[in-house]
Amino acid sequence: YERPEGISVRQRLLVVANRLPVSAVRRGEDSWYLEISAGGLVSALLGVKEFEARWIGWAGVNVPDEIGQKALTKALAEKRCIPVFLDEEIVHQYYNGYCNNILWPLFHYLGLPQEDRLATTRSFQSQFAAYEKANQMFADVVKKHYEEGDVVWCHDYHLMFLPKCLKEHNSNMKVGWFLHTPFPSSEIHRTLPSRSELLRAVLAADLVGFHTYDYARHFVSACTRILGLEGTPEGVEDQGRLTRVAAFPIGIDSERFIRALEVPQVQEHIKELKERFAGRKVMLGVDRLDMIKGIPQKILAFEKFLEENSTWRDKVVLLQIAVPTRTDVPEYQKLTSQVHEIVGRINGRFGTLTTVPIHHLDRSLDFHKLCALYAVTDVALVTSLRDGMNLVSYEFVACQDAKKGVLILSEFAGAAQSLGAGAILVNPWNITEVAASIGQALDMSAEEREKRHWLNFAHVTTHTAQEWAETFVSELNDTVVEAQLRTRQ
Ligand code: ADQ
Repeated sequence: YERPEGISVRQRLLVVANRLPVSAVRRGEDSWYLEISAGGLVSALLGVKEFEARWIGWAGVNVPDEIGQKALTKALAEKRCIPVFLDEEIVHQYYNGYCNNILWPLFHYLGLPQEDRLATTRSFQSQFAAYEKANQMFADVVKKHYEEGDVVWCHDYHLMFLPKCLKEHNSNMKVGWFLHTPFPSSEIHRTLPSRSELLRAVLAADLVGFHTYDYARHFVSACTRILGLEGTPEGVEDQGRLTRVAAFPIGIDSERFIRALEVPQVQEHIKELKERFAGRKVMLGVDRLDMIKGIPQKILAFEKFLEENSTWRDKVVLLQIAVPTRTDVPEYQKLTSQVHEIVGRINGRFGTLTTVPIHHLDRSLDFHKLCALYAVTDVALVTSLRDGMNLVSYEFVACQDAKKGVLILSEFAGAAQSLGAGAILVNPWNITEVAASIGQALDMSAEEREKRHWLNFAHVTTHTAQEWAETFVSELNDTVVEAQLRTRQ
């Protein structure tokens, strides 16, 4: 991979995302413990090394007192992080409410639960007001730390208002916005009461990026159909001003995973896992415990496979690692109980005194253990109902140099567009099809596995997180220069 021309290697970059890449835990009045948090955005941006980057975001904790705020600001500064302090009410209305209860399900084509529908409709206005207010609070911190020439890169559905807040303050700021989730069909976006305000706010950016061409197309259609603007091959035009819209598929820091496999501690974990599961094929799921990941559907498909293939029952094990997120949202609590109940039922049905078919862990794994698990896996199951990209599928492929295992991948994950040639693509809603694909994966010949693996490995190792970030920033720089030239003409 060659760095695009014109990019200054140490360009200052302000990365603004709802969450900082660390979570803060209070240890005393003025002492804090910082912990790296799990999640796709964090994993991808940790791979970005070529910029003088600073992170601006919320540390995931309410800090009402000045002493605590000062101490946390100082601790975070060592990690090049700058906090935005949000109080409990704002977090409730903006984060749990508007972001997680409205935008997240909508962008993933999941309707609201029936009992929440009316309540959400009623509280919509106050949640939207809190969303605008929170975005303004992020903008205030950006303004304080901005230096001329900085690139400001806003991330995700939490901060759709941020480009507007920043550009209203300083129209010369270089502002990019990238969405990590899918952007839904314009017919879905149309149902959102604040559909136009959100689109207009995003269009204030110079460059708007998505994981796939489809999401970019949906966004442009929403702007043309809802706002009546003109869509061009370059983006969206409004009274002579162009907002560039394009696809920038994210990747991972593949070298980090490949190198980790050489670490003695990882090799030790690999040895232990191989002994532990000797004589059985290992299937793996690694997800945040979220509705979009299709975890119940995956487990039901595995049950169907066991039901129909009795000879496999004591020869295969499914390891499902599900890190809990958004644990104070009732819908997520319900999902956790649902998954536990299904796993318990299936283990009761197919387990023996010495073995169970499903090992389900509700926790995050450290990086070395995760790499070891990826390396010993025969079949990875990624069955998201919708997923912007899905980096777990990339991480699995990066760790499979020795084993050349099979990836079963949902056609509704953005990754299906990049890893589709090597993976077995499935519709996660069709558990009969997923069960059949499990059989196909377990029986696949070594030649076919190898062929499929190389197709994916070549992609994962060439389309990295670093390339993703550098391409986005370089395109943002170019877009701004072109816009300046156009206005001079
Ligand atoms: P996520 O929904 O978080 O990201 P994903 O892309 O799969 O989904 O990334 C998850 C990350 O968290 C991976 O790096 C994975 O290793 C880590 N992780 C998950 N479960 C874990 C566990 N139990 N223990 C340890 N680590 C765990 C969002 C979008 C995705 C998009 C990314 C990046 O929803 O579609 O790919 O952002 O844009």
